Amino acid sequence: MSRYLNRAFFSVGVLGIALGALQGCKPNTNTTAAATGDASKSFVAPGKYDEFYNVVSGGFNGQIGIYGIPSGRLFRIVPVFSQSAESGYGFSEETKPMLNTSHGFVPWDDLHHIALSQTKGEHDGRWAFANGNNTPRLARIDLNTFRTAEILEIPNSAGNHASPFITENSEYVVAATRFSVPLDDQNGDVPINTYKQNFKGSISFVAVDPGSGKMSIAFQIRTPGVNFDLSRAGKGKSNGWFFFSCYNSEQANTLLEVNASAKDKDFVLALNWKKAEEYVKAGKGKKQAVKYAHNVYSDANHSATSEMITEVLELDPADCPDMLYFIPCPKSPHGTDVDPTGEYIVASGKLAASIPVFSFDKIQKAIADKAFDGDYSGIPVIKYEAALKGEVQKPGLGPLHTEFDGKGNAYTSMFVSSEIVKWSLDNLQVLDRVPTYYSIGHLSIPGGPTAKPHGKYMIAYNKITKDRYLPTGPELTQSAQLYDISGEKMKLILDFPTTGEPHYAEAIPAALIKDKQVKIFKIEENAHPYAAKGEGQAKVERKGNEVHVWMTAIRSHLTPDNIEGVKLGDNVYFHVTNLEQDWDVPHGFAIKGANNAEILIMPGETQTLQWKADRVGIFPFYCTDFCSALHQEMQGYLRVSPTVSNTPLTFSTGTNKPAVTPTEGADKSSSK
Ligand code: RUQ
Ligand code: CUA
Repeated sequence: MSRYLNRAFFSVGVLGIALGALQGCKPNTNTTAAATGDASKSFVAPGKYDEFYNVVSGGFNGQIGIYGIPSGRLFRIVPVFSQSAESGYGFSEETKPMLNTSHGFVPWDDLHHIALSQTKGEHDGRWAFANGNNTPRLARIDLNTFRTAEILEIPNSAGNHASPFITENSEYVVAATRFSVPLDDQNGDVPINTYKQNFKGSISFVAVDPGSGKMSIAFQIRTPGVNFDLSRAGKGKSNGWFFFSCYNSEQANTLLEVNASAKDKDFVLALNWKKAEEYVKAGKGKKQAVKYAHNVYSDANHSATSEMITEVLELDPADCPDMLYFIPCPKSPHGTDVDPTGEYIVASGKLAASIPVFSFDKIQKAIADKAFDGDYSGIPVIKYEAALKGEVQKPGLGPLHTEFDGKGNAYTSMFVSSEIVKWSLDNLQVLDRVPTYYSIGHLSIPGGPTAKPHGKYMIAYNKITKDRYLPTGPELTQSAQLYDISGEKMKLILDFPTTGEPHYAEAIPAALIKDKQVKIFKIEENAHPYAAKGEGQAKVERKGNEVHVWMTAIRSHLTPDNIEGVKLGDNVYFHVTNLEQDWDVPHGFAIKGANNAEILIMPGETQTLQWKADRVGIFPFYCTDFCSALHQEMQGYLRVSPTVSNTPLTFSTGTNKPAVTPTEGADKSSSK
């Protein structure tokens, strides 16, 4: 284990924690019993369903993985901030606009956190929200289709890490910047060491339309130039507030490893968003010129549109008293989590030796009593003791994130000491600890961040895999672990591999989602401009050097399946409509030499693959999804002739046209 402790991403020296304490918390890995578990509790018999869906971020793969709990089985990868050569997402003409940003097409991002929509503090099974860290974006995934429905870029932000976090009725998801930077409308050409004067933080309140889920930035709040790490909305009694962990209150611009760990305490920012709403209503907001993309996918025309927005409303705390308060918090807090009652705010100082637990009631009283310790950049700093319920002493090393079971217990992940620690919210005593294999990041309890956790299972998403699986070259699979938390002691019951590098995840009862799945898109409602809603509508048309193919797919042929008259250099658009109206009968489409991907078309849907005729010859195309016994027959040919040829544009299925060779070619109009 010690080798792994040394490999931890912050060195022990920087931690400033005595080595004795470090070893004291070392999990006992000597016994086999600790490293294996009772897998029968995770057994889901063949043909049976899992009890929960686990919606798991993919980290640097920009995707979301959907797993079953307790089996750990992987059901689906949902591409979000990534292209998928499997489905064609981000490659097809219809989905490319989803990845548009003010920086142009950005087909990659780093997806860390999941927020499932809530009603009255409980999961409602409608949408999942996810953040793109690198080129700041928020995505909404429709849980009826498990597809990305919307992506909103976030202006005035860099490193969209404290995002997305959701209010108890899904009024807002927030997105706060990790890197403070000069604001988008400022001259950013400034020396980096003028950080303190020129760099600002920003918190975006993204409103969610209660009916459609559509996102829009309602307002942003300018903050001092700190790094926001994570957040949670208040709930119950603390509904109306948000809590953000902040580090780098030192405002260092170099070697943050050392320079942002100088102070003993950083902050939790308490933000009264109901107050912010009042200020917006009272006209305190100022309009700022910015540029950000808003991309929406429509299931009506099966296409995405990307719109550039040029304005955002900003609130300056200087004009808005009683909206923001800083609470001192030991050393570089990472997660800040709110318990199911909304009374306790748990901040995990990843370099701290204890876990502070703040009390919402005490925070309110401290504000009323003005129990302040001066201010930080004009924002009142509440006295630590005045806000504190107490500290969990010696919990372990490197606390990162906390989840709750709804029975008065909290579970905190410890990266450095590689364990999960269960403690009591009531008396803050440690109740149990269990090793993780190895170096856990996030953890998830079904319903854990809501007002009503289900508290039966807990999943650990580990950062280091080491010896848990058969090795696969230089990179090992990722290691998740499932624990039974129904009893007093936490029990490891399953290891399961995951893809990407999971950060946060949420788990939701399958019953909330499974019966509302979209099974097909109705062909008669298909509003795609290039849809062919029956084989009779299949056709091929030339527009300059573009050739458009209205193609249909149904078991087991493509119409048309013979196309001639395409010329070298032409851009061919295959608009393929899947005519099936049965659940789970997608057809695929691929053509030799395609530079992008194949596409997968759901029943009733139209998707378009663009293809360039780069040489003269015959190009086979075919269906890539094994759809019937005659799937292998679902194929066709496209003929490319030289630019100067006069091979007429023709198309057919099931009828042989008279052969036309280049020498006898005549410019006849197309026909079926
Ligand atoms: S943060 S551990 Cu984005 Cu904890 Cu991943
Ligand atoms: Cu359609 Cu295979």
